Amino acid sequence: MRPLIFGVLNVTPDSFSDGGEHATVDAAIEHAHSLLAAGADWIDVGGESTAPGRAPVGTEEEQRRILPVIRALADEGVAVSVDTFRAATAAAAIEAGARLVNDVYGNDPLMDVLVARSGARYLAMHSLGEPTTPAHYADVVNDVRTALLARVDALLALGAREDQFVLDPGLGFSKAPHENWELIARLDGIVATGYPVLVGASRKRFIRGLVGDERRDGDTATAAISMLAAERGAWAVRVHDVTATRIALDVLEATRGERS
Ligand code: PMM
Repeated sequence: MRPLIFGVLNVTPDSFSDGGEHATVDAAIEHAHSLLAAGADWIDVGGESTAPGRAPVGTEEEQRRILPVIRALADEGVAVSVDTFRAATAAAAIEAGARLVNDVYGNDPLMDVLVARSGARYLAMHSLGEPTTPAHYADVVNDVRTALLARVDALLALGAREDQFVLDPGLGFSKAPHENWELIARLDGIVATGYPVLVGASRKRFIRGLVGDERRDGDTATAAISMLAAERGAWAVRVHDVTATRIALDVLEATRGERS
């Protein structure tokens, strides 16, 4: 099965134009359309960067940035996920039409209630706080799998359903470069949980450590990772450069005789 492609849409003022609120919303929607045209199946909309050193934005500002974009795309029938760790924003985004909550921190207790009560699809990503929080793993794949299943169990105990969950190993979040590569190499260990698995490697620092800072080189490396993730049974990949990943997945399908 070909993995789905989640195109990243970060609605932050520095990502698009600085020509005011409307210009930013319009530019974000236009960028979403280009991601869809390139082959994205979902658009993952976020309003706050989790990159180390970025200033946090408040709930109000986060919602002001993303809700009009989510509403417009959902109204067009686009499958939209919301990249937020705040339950209030997740609830508003679901109301606006988002079909999946992409929660990178899993540390808002109200999120647990929302997931259990709303029945919305929920992506649980492995993280230990900020991306740079130090960590020690006995076996990174086993430890990540155990932590993700513990998170799922806690939510199931609150009344969530198994079919709500997507799991994500959280590449780049409290992991040394070799641990990120090992998680990719042994992704089947996470896929074996039976839950759909999404991989987000795109534009992470461990890739720059391999290929340098040139964006095109990083995106090429990401496309290669998308192919490896596909071979190991990933349900989806989250990428900025949709075209490169789509081509890599086309190549894989061709080798499987599913495309010529
Ligand atoms: N990485 C970032 C943000 N959101 N969501 C998921 N599910 N998985 C990830 O690896 C992930 C994420 C890092 O920030 P970016 O928006 O600049 O890629």
